[in-house]
Amino acid sequence: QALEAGIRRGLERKEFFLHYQPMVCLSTREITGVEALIRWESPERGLVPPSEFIPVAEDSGLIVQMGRWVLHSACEQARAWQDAGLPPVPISVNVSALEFRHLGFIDGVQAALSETGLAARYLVLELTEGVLMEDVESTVSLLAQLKSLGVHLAVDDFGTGFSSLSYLRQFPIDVLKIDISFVREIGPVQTDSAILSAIINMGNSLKYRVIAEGIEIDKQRAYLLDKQCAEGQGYLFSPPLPAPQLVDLFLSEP
Ligand code: G
Ligand code: G
Ligand code: MN
Ligand code: NA
Repeated sequence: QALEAGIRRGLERKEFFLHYQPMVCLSTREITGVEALIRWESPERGLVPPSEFIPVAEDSGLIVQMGRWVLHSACEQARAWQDAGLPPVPISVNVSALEFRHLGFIDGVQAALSETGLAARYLVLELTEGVLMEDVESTVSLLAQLKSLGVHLAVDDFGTGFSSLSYLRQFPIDVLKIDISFVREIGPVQTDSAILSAIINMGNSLKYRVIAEGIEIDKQRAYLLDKQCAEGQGYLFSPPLPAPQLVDLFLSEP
């Protein structure tokens, strides 16, 4: 309640901002996309982690307003980078359950695109497997409407739920993000992960972009590449960064 009031005030006082984490090609390390991640610097509380305020924003419904701001800001930033001549890559935005199922969501996405002039194909909406599976019938309809705008769709944290990839086929998905828990299994003493290989193979055969999350060591990068996972994200390449530092990263590309 105190936190909820703080979030509400924070939104009014513009205390929220975005960090950006690149996705890269696992063989060349070229940047293939950027994920926007919200941050909150409260004058009273300091830097509050999203794991603390996102659940409260969800329970209170403030996530709708927050999500609109994130969408607009991320699209605005992506458009600004393109205008500045950086290689155009898609920007990913996380969408939580309540936001996705909110009546104004599709219009909000359309508004963010038209207000910022970002071409729809450069926007990726990340939805977790759990959110997609919650109400399959309405999910199918919502995703169809989003696809008709021209945006791309990603399944976030894939592998943590109980849905098989074949089940996901009824959704018009473009990107599969493999949950960090699978990448963590690739440790110093490695046991071959059959599930990980199966996810990558099925994702590839369904023509999704397959992206492994949370890559921290080169051994994980090499292992995933060997298993035909083309893209990844994680501290090995870059942590989430403020926009100017992400530009430096773009400019330092080989
Ligand atoms: O960096 P990381 O701590 O940013 O993010 C923690 C969690 O918060 C992740 O599960 C991430 O998906 C979620 N998250 C980060 N930014 C956003 C956002 O803008 N909207 C939503 N709904 N979730 C976000
Ligand atoms: O849930 P989602 O995948 O949207 O959130 C991404 C989360 O993963 C963010 O909190 C981000 O800061 C975090 N993250 C990004 N790269 C790494 C990594 O290499 N290791 C770990 N542990 N977390 C990471
Ligand atoms: Mn995500
Ligand atoms: Na994820």
